[in-house]
Amino acid sequence: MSREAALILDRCDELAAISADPEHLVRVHLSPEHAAANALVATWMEEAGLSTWQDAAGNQCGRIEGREPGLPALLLGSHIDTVPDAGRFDGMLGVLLAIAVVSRLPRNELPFAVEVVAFSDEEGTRFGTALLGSRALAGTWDDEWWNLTDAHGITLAEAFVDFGLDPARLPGAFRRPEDLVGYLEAHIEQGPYLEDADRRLAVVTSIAGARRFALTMTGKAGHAGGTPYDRRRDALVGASELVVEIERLSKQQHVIGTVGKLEAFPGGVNVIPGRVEFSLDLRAEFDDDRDECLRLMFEAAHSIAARRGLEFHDHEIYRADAVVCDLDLRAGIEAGIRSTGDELPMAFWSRAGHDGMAVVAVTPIAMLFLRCKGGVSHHPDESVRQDDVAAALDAYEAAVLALAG
Ligand code: HGY
Ligand code: MN
Ligand code: MN
Repeated sequence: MSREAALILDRCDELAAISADPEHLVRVHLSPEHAAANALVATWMEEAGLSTWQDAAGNQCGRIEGREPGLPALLLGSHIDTVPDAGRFDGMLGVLLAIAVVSRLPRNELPFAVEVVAFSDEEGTRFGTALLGSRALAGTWDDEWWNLTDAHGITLAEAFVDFGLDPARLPGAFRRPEDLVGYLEAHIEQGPYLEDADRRLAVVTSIAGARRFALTMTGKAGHAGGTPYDRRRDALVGASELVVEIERLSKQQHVIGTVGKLEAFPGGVNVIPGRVEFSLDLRAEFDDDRDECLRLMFEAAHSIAARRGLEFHDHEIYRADAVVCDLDLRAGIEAGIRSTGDELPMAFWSRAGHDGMAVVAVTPIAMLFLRCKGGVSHHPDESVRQDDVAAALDAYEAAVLALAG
C-alpha cells in the first residue's frame, strides 16, 4: 500500500519537472508542457491497463470497460494544469490517485466502465476564464471563448491549432449524460480544517461559487513632484483604498475576496499612476452571499472613484456558481473514508474551485479531500504525507467499489 503511495508521490515529482519555468512550477493550457504532461500521464494510464486518448479539448483520458463493453462510465480524475509558481499536488495528485485506483480495480466485472480524465485547464492561468477542459467535457462551451487571448495576444482558437487540435471538432469532446454514471475527484483540501482537526480525509458537501473580474481604476498620470495633492487623480491610491475595502467587506459579509494581480501604468517611479488594472476573485458557499457582497464592493468602488475624480470599470472574466455534491456519490465517498477506520467522516464545503463545478452540468459529482500541510496550496510549499496518500487511495478505491455495489 505505501509502495503505491510512494510511487504516486514520485510521479508528482516527475510531473513537477515539466514546467515552463525551471525555477517555479507553471504548466498552462495548451502549452508544450501540457502536451508533455499529457504524454507522460498517458503512459501511466496505459501501464494501469487503461485504453487512452486525448479528447478534442486536450484532456488526457483513459478507460477500462465494466462487465460488458460500452457501459456508462464512472469518471475519476482531476486537472494537470497549474497556477504560476504552483505546488506539485493541486490537481496532479488527484489524477495519479485515480490511475492508482483503476490499477486496483477488477477487470470486466463492474456494473460500469471507469474512466480517468486529466483535465487540461482548471485554473484558467493562461486565458483568464477557467474550467475550459471540464466545460468541454460537459458540453457547456461558449464560443465567445475562442477569442480569449493570453498574455502574448494568442487566441484560444490559435492555441488549439498550435496544440494540434481543431476548434471545429471540439463538440467531439462533449459527453452525453447517458454515457456517464458520475464523477469522483480526490484533491488536497487547500485549507487548514483537516489538519486543525488532526484528520486525514473528508467528504466535500459543496463547492464554493466563484466570480472573477478584471477591474480598472482610471485617473490621470502626472509629475510625482510638481503635481499638488489637491490636483491629483491618482489611480493607484484609489485602487489601493478599494483593495482594503474588498478585504473589509469580505470579512464583514463572510465571503472570500482576493485581489491577486495589480499593475500600475505607466509604471514610472516618478509618475503618478494614471491607470491601475487589477483582479478580483470572489467566492462564497452560497451564490447570493457572494453576489450581495459584490454589489457592496462595486458600490464602494464607485464612491471611492467619485471622491477621487477617478473612473471605475469592471469586466467579468469568469463565473462558476456553487454546486452541491450528489448525496449518493457522497455516500460512496463516506463509505470509502469509513473503510480506512474513520467512522465519522468530516464533511465541509470546498473554498477552492474544482472541475466538478463544470462536470456537474453533465453528471453528478462528489469529492474526497485529503489533508495538506498547513493548508498551504498555490505555493511551492504545498505538501502531503505519504500515509495520508495511502489512506486516500484506499478510501477512493473503496468508494468506487461501494458505488459498484
Ligand atoms: O481557484 C481555485 O479555487 C482553484 O484552485 N482553481
Ligand atoms: Mn488550484
Ligand atoms: Mn485544483
